[in-house]
Amino acid sequence: MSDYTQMWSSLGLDLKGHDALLSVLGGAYTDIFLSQKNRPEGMKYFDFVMSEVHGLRIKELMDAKAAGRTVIGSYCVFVPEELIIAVDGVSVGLCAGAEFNFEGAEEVLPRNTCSLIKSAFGFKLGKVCPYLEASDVVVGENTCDGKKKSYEMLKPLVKDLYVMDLPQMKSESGRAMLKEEYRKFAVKLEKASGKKITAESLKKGIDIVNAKRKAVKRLTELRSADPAPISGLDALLINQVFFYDDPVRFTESVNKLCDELEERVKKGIGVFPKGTTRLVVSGCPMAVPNWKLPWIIETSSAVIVGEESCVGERGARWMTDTKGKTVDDLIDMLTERYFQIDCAVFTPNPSRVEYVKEMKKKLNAKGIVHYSLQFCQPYIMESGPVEKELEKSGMPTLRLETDYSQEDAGQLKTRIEAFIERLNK
Ligand code: BJ8
Repeated sequence: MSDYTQMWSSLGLDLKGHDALLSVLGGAYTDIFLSQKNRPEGMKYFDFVMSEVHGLRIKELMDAKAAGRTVIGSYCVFVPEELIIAVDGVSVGLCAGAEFNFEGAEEVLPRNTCSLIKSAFGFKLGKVCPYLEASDVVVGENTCDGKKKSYEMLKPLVKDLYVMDLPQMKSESGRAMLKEEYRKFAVKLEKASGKKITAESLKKGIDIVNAKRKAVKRLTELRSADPAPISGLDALLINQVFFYDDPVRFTESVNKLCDELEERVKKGIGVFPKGTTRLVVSGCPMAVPNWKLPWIIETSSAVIVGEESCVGERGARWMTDTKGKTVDDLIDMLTERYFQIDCAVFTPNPSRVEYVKEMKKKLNAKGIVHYSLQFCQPYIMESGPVEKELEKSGMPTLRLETDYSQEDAGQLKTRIEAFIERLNK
């Protein structure tokens, strides 16, 4: 990696803390990803992206800003990238997946806050996230209580925090509210960027994001083969890079990888032997570098073939229709698309478990691992009924609760191995 010290200093990063974070990240990446056998060649692109995730990609963001483009950071798949692209902006995900500076985070947040939120605060207070520091606008959203209230604490720490209100019920008034919020967000983006959203620019945004989602969908479908042509770890990584990379380049790289995977499927080449126990993971999103659970699973003689998560199917499975002549028509289409997201913050939320069932069948999985972050009320609350319903439908389910620490790794491994044994009896 080139020397980006100057750029990181200009963003106000704490260089010592940042170096420490990068060295942990680099070490984990080598141990977890580069040690895998039979990886597709196409993963080299994603290895490169990860090696430059705080380098070249940040330089691209800085160049974009210098050219007059606006960088918008966000924490949720309800924030439409299509609208950001419509003002020629750059969308970046800000969710963090590392246990960094939790002591600092716990000075402003209750200890019983989920790791995802604590990590975002730890990164902000420790000044180690160049994506956050490069963002002209940070978008929060009213989803779970933890996020909703923590944005109040985040507001004085960032230059421009915009909070989007979101419905919690799939009702007609909920739909109308979502549309209104997207309208307001469009106005905010126009103000922040100084650019007008037109039907053409929004349609372009929709096309770019649809293409990106289609590529990920193609990848998902290829994972139904046995042997699986790609590991769950690598597929998760692609779903994580989805939130950082240039969308057009990302789409091309995923499609290129899928061409290779198609060949692998034809030839019966896989990362693990045919017949390896296949699992679907469902639950909370896993942000970079939260690779603990998939790593444990895939070093326990099983392969993950699908993720029912916002960093996975829930983030990418629906497309947006482009019918409509006006910006308002297209915002209607966006609303239709995003209103389908079955996050556990919705009540009731029956479509989520139905989709887990569908995924299990489509992907020929043997069982489901339900993953919740500790203190995540929406997903933990939903995990009981989800497990019950899946087991009732003859789908073995393992319910896990964990955090970003490594302390429970041994215990998780024991439970996962016992679950795999149960599946193979
Ligand atoms: S649409 S899943 S990205 S809100 S883990 S912070 S829920 S306490 S992340 Fe999410 Fe949007 Fe929903 Fe998806 Fe709260 Fe739970 Fe923490 Fe979570």
